[in-house]
Amino acid sequence: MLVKKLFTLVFINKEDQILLGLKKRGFGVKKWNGFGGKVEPNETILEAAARELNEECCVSVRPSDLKNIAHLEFTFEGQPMLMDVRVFSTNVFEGNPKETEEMVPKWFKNTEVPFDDMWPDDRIWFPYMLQGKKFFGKFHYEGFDKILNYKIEEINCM
Ligand code: 6OG
Repeated sequence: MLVKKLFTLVFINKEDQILLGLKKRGFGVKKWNGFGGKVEPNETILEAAARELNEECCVSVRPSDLKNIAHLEFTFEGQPMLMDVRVFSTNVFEGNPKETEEMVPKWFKNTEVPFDDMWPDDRIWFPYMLQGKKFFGKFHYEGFDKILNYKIEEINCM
């Protein structure tokens, strides 16, 4: 049986740029990604998304300004966990991104996303996000580098 764990993932947009963070430790170390983590029992998903963003790069957002743009599920061959990741984006934020113990933040042009140094699934679903689509994606990995199978579909409401 798979144990489902809920995670957040937040992307900040500014004009034609997207804010990514290089993970300095833990799961996904040395990969560029959005900002996020586990949802704690005492908070809503939106509160967790805003909290993790602030903890990881010192940028503040109001939870109500976050738009839920995607739902991603990740499973790993031989592992009993399903990562249920809720993806949010916004262009309404306060503060300049700062390096923390967890992440080195950097703005990238939407046309210069560093896919070679990101999770392999990102290459598949970023185009949906960058075109303003909402979507559901499901990815099954062997280890952390190879996608064995996946499904992705655009959805009209989240
Ligand atoms: P912490 O361990 O830092 O939360 N995450 C993924 N993001 C992408 N783009 N691809 C994946 O493919 C991912 N698996 C997990 C969810 C982990 C953070 O990493 C995201 C969380 O934001 C496998 O607390």
